[in-house]
Amino acid sequence: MTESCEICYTEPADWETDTIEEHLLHAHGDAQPSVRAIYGDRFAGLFEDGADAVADADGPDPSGGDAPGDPGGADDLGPVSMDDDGEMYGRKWFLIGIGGAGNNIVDAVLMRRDTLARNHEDRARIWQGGLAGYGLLNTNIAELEQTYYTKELKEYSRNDLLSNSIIGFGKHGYSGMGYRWSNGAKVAEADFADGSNPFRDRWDMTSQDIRDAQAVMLVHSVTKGTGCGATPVIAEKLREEVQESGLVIDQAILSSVVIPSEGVNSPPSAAARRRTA
Ligand SMILES: Nc1nc2c(ncn2[C@@H]2O[C@H](COP(=O)(O)OP(=O)(O)OP(=O)(O)O)[C@@H](O)[C@H]2O)c(=O)[nH]1
Ligand SMILES: [Mg+2]
Repeated sequence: MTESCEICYTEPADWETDTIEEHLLHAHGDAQPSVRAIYGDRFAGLFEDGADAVADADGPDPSGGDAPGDPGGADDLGPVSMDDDGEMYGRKWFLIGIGGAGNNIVDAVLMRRDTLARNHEDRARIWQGGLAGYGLLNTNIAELEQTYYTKELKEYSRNDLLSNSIIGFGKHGYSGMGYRWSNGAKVAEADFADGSNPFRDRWDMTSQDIRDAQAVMLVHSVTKGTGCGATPVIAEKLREEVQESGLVIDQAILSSVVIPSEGVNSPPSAAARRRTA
């Protein structure tokens, strides 16, 4: 019996062609990196030696006669490159960027992922497997508004950000915590007060997606109020309210910290504050 296609999950009965080789050429000829990633053993035979022979027998060359390895059109990524759920490759990290530094770093990861996918790079597949899900959290709405995540990926308005990404909704002015770590902790705790759970009710990360990941990585700074003060509270709540309890081996939560440069990141001294006041 002929195997089904591991790229588009269709059965031979759904194909216009008879063999898997012909199907790959006809249906996925414009997504050669996907074919190479999934059918590496057949790729050379199809696209480097035998493509013309098979294609000539069956009609026009679906790859458009481009040189081997041509990634195809940027807006037609093929089912593998477009797949955003990581299912085919397993799910590893759930990344949460907290505060300005964390937001920017996770944002850069997402931009890189999308650039690779748009260019049909083989590495896009690895990236998708590495990323089970993601979210950005902050107390500063202006920092969130500048991100690729807000502007392009989610197309969030300010209102959308308030519910999906703000820590301490309704509890402060959304302009950050400065060097007051205790305030960062307090506003994060306020989100979970009286039985509330923003992971369940508000933030754009579902608890199930977080549980499905192999591990959760929190990306944040340790010098200012949000990254330093809110992150431990969020980590604790993740453990208590989101992750499955009673496992023999708990799902790991890792903290990925921006190491501060000496002298640059410490709070301004009292004298400096007086000078600028
Ligand atoms: N590597 C890297 N470091 C950054 C970036 N943005 C800020 N930082 C560093 O992060 C530290 C400041 O912490 P932030 O994350 O900006 O502060 P925050 O957590 O948003 O806290 P508040 O603004 O006080 O609410 C400093 O050490 C910065 O150098 C970034 O995009 N990349
Ligand atoms: Mg900030």
